[in-house]
Amino acid sequence: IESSIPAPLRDTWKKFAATEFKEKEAFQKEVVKHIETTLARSLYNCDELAAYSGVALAFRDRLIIDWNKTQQAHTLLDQKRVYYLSLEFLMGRTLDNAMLNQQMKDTAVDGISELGFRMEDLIDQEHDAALGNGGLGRLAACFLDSLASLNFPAWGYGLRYRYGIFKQEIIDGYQVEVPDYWLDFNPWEFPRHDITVDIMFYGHVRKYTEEDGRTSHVWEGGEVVQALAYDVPIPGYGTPTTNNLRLWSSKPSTGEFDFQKFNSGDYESSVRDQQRAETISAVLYPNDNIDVGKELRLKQQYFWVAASLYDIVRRFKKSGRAWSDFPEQVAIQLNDTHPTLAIVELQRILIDKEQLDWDDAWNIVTQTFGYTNHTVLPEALEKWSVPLVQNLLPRHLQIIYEINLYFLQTVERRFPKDRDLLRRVSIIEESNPQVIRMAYLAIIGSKKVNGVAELHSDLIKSTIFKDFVTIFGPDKFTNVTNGVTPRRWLHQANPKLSALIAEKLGGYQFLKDLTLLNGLEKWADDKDFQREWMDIKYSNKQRLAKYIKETTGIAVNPHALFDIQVKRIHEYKRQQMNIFGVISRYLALKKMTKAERAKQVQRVSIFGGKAAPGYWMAKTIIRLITAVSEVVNNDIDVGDLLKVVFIEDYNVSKAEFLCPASDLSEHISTAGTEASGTSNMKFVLNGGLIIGTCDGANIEITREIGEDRIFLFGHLAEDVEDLRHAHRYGKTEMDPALREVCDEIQKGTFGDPGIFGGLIHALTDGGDYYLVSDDFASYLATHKLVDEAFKDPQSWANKCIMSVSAMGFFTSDRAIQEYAENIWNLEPVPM
Ligand code: KOT
Repeated sequence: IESSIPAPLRDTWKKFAATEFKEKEAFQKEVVKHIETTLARSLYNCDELAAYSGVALAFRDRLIIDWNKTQQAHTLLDQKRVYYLSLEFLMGRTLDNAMLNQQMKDTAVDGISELGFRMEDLIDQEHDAALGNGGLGRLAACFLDSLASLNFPAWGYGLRYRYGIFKQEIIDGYQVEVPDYWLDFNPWEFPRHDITVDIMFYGHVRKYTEEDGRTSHVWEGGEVVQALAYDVPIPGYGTPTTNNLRLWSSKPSTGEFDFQKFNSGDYESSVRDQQRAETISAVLYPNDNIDVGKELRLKQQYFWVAASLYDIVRRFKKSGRAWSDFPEQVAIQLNDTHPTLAIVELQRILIDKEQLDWDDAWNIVTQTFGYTNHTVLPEALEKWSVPLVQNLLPRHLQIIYEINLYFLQTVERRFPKDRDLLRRVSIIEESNPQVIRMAYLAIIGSKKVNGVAELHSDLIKSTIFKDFVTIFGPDKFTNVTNGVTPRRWLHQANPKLSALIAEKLGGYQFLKDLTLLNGLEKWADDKDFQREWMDIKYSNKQRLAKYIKETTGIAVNPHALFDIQVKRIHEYKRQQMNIFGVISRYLALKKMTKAERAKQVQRVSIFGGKAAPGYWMAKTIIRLITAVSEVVNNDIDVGDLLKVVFIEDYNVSKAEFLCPASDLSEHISTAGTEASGTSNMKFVLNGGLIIGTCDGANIEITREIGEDRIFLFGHLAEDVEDLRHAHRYGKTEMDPALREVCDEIQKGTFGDPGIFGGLIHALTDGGDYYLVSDDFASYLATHKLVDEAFKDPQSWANKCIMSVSAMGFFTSDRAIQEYAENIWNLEPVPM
């Protein structure tokens, strides 16, 4: 209140309030002003980076105006808000998205060209904001776009990593990791030097008795680090709603604790402490779908969770409401188990700081949180060692024990004498050392638990969380199938296709209601429309071919079938099966006569994706892809019939030009392992067909678009256990085509076979855990069907158009609406 301008002066103030530019000249004036003043450059000294910066700053001003208004309106209305806690936000670039969401891109393109620049070149100057690993982080970014577009009062909370996901270079065929320092010029963030929170680690717990006889706990004597807020505006599409993403950065504390060291003259150790503080938000852990259990990662989690909760509680307390209102005003969504400590932290705040009774506090906590599970892979389920937590967060460990005790007591009462059940569902696993099962804590502390696609949500209920369905009943568990934002993944990535669709549907309303795409159905057989559609696909393929030529030197024919698999490299995603299939195709081509070859469909096999730096097998898969590409691309027998390309440093901005350029994309995980997948949705939305297993969202995509428009193959999730069992007991023989591929690798056709020993071993003595051999015949046969289908361009075009018309379900708007209704009980703010 003290910081606001006195009421009588506000009219003067409002007379000078910032305004948004609306037409070209006003935009140009803003750009030149920013280049000449904010950036201190001139028309004699303006390169593309300066011009990008000028445009970014001009649009940033517009965002800020809407953002301020939105935040004021939300504060005034004081409705329920949702807080999306995610360790990853894979935002990609901002400028293009900001221009499109504000529906000002055409004006800006025109305006900037009169100033001597091409907008594409400027957009290309921007560094990706790559604060995530893959699907989980990108989902968070799509959700932020939908929350703002649907006018929901929502905040994202994350960490402001100094280094995002590493940049991948391919050197001599191997992945090399290069640090991603992305902050030297970032116009999209605003440090809030007035918003800081002190966060404590280590120390001890002191128990004391209050005057009324109750025991209380103080956690004290630890090391203190400061969290500083950086805010990022999140504009909605075609609405002034601009939400806030708050990212915390760690700094040395300026509090009393550290002055002591300065004063006592221990300068060096004080500097070391400062560096240690900054280390917390220094780097994103580059692991997708794997838990490594490092202390610094636990520090990151607590630092971010504690700062966010402090902020959320502070905002709630300003409203002056009773604590019992908390769950009516606040919903907190946990993006996987990474923020699970928030459950413990809120309980701690309520009992230790706010003096609530345990039960009252616990009721509030368990009405506030929702937990989204993103994976069933055992190696990805977070477990923190008890000694580690004891040392870092002693009070939290006590509270976790207490939560577990009360939980086990209620289970015991309901299921007396089932000791094995108690052991199975205990938050504490009795291993050596003991570990905390974070997923169990998340379930017990949340109102709702959801999976991210139907099959996945069914699987968590029948496997990893089965006992909890028995205990809590089935209604606590629900499904929200993932979605992607059509603004970025259709309109921005594929402007020509978006324009063609808009022309047929009479406008761009489909970007706000994606089910309107079904209006395309009636054009699916129209020859002229098919030609326009396929011409756009061709020009997107040409753009990719040009990129491939420029970056790798490989010449690919844009008339060939472009077959793309881009995603994190992981054995469960089975890029190894794809490259084995490519080798098999290569061997088949080599055996053919010239006449036979002339009848084959030309193919370009495109791969891209990062391997976690410590994931040896994934790195070997990359090495095999690059080795095969070396051999195949230089074989004159093969020519344009087969090319193999590895795209370096796959990221969001590369996905934006890859998704529109596929004829076929691959989503071929072992059934039951890929929780959802989201690139499957992006590729189909851009008029590509997919080859895939019955896994994740592929199943629902099939249901929506029809099974004759998708190339499904392979075993089902329900078969997997038996198949693995058969491998373990040596009851299987390797698929003959796969045998041939392995023999060829071992002969040295693709270089020193020693390099690939691990891959072969995984298929043989390793027990073929991902069932490559079991699915291989079906995979190859299905690729033959793809070739046949591609030979009929009209029928192919019809399949693509019909598929796009049926993709309405996979917008992240629908997913967010489901969260709002079924999990958050959240209303949009009328604009
Ligand atoms: C797990 C641990 C650390 C980092 C990331 C994960 C992770 C990522 N777990 N699941 N995912 C992916 O999440 C996507 C969004 O829901 C899914 O589409 C995808 O299938 C998951 O693998």
